[in-house]
Amino acid sequence: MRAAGRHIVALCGGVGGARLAHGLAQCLAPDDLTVIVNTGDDFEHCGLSISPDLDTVLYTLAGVANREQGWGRSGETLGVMDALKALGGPDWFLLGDKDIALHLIRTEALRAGTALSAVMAQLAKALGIGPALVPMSDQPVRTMVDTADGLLAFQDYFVARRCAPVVTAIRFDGAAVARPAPAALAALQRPDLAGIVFCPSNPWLSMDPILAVPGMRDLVRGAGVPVLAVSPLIGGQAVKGPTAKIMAKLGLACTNEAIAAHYAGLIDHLVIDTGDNCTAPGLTISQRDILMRDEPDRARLAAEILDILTGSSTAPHGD
Ligand code: FO1
Repeated sequence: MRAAGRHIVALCGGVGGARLAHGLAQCLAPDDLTVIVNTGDDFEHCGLSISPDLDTVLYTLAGVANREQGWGRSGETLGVMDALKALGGPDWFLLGDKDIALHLIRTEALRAGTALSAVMAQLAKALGIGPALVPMSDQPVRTMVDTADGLLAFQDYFVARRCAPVVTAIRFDGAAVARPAPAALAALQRPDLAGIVFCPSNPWLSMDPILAVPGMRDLVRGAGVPVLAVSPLIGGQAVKGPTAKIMAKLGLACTNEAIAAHYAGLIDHLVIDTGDNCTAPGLTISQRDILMRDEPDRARLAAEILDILTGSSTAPHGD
């Protein structure tokens, strides 16, 4: 194990992952954090290129996220959406006016041949974000959910059908020919890398697409630094989203043991809630208060995780 450096790489999906990434950003200097984000949820809607998890992390780190919803921006208006609806356009996926501005910039840049990483770096800079915010890949990877109602694109399953169809399998179209985004690859190979954090995102829907990008598992395994996952479960229930439902549908018990088994061979530490238990041979289990109710909770949990990873307390600093 090598843990002399300072750089931390966090792998994450949307809301829960974004909250911990925000906590880490409050504890670390901007150059000491890279957040690698799931793009399996990305899709094209009304001609726009939408990257829900990247945008959730972007807005959360920028302090402009809609706290109640988790996704989208605070103080949003729905003028375009209302007009779209009145014209008979699709209204199942809510796009706020400010959010649309971002989608317009990204869509135009991608059409002009700019890499998704470059567009996101530009948007992060525009919103004053210090840490590197990196898509898992610049090539399109699309999460597809096989269900009793047929094969569904992720947003069709997640938003349009509210996760109701019975899931039988999950696959990641395009993953086989995708490559880790150059900045993701570079971050995982940094000589000053001190640790890798798997945020409390859905292991099957948000973390697996990242790990399905060829090379990503080997980069994590070969990094030679401690790898820590934060459980997405508290008291046998998902903190947010359909994790518990997916586990049941896949025939798994909704336990921390199942989370540990899913990440077997990749992680060294699993952080579970103070009231929970986990027996997983070969893993170090730490109990912490993993519920992030507010911003101080995010920074507190991040500091505790950094303490476990690097063995040195890192006090949160101001935004
Ligand atoms: N989630 C919803 O449940 N309903 C929506 O209408 C919706 C719109 C939306 C717009 C932009 C965006 O970036 C995300 C949006 N989400 C919406 C969230 C999102 O699609 C999912 O939470 C993630 O893909 C899962 O991580």
